[in-house]
Amino acid sequence: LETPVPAAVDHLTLRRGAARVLLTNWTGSSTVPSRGLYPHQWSWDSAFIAIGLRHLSARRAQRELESLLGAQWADGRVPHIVFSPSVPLDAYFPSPDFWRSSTAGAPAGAPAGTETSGIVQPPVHALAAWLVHRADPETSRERGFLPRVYERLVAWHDYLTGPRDLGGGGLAAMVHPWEPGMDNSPCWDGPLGRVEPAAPGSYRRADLDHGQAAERPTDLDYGRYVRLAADYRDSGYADVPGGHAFAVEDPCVNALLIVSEHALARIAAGTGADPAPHEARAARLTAALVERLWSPADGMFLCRDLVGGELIPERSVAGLVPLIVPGLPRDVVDALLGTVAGPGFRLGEVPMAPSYDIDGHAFDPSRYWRGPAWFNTNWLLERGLRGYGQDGTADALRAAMLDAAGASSFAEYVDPFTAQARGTRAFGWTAALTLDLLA
Ligand code: 9YW
Repeated sequence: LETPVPAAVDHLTLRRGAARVLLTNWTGSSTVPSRGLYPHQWSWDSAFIAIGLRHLSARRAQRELESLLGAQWADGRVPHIVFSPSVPLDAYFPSPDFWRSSTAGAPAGAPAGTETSGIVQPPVHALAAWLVHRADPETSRERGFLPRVYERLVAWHDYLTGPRDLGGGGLAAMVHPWEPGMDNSPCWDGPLGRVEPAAPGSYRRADLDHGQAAERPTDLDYGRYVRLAADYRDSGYADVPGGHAFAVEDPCVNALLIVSEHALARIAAGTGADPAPHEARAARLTAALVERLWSPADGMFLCRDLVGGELIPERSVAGLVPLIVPGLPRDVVDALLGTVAGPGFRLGEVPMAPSYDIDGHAFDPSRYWRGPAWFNTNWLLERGLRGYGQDGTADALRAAMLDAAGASSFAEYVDPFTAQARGTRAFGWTAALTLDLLA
């Protein structure tokens, strides 16, 4: 039987608790998502973490982003993990000896002195850089923060809109379920069904040392993740249209790219560069997002399977995140608002939006991206709701997130009905986004 949710924590205690998590997870140059489960630097985690860290130390938030961008490959990709050399190899799988970035990555220009993975994560970084700059423009100017990161962020977006436009329709494609940041989402069940899993004895799941198996992806999923990553590595991390067993266009990834491209326009203006090309690219991406991923029948965006060529008929929170994109057609916004509050996601009735349709056939309130509510996606929805004038709904969501964060000890994710803690605790972006909501 579930114990009732502990009483909400007052805001001062909450702020102190969140700050303590970020201080504990700080390594000296960046912040780990979790000391046990994820003991290295993760790409989109660092962006969300910087957004919260800016309220504690603008300088530290700048360094968070600079250290990630320092591991960028010559082709512009920002790796999803930057490995810490001081952490034992068996603490996380796949470890540097699997990715072999400093050797196998040479064709795509991986850095020689740092070990990284070879896949990417959603591009929240330019948005984070702009928000970090705005928190303390003086320190930013003193350290030359915007000029330091601008060219790297441009190269990152050029990579996503260039080599990663595998579908040729103007959107960025993801080639591994770890890339969109929601690895066991039911959206990938169909596309992953074509992938032969790696042999179970050929690797060891370090994640199960830290988490309950029922709250984590299954072994079958993991076998497929390993196979896809090994094949990509063995190809020299080459991005080839038609050359991937798994290739999808994801609405959350592309919405974040659009919002970050708008931020890049502001960063450009702040460094004396021309913002116009960035605004133009954001407009092209927005048109492509609506054209390729909007499903009027579902009242939300869906993922596109580039191997099968069809929209994937699974309703995940990724399809609601485009609410953060400014300037969407009015009918799209109205439909999205209806879906957020409708039977599948029930915002207003449940505390936070679940990661997957509550009425969907694959819904599971405990297992990772198949139902639990996450703080980063809800932070994005909160922002999107405000952007479209839904302040009442946004205020209620903010209050529910703060209660859930405090009561769950900054859990990685929570049960969507009861807000009971799930996954690991003292999780980086949960603490950081709490600080941001409190600011
Ligand atoms: C993995 C670190 C990452 C997050 C992802 C989440 C999980 C699995 O953990 O990824 O091993 O990379 O799905 O969104 O960035 O917190």
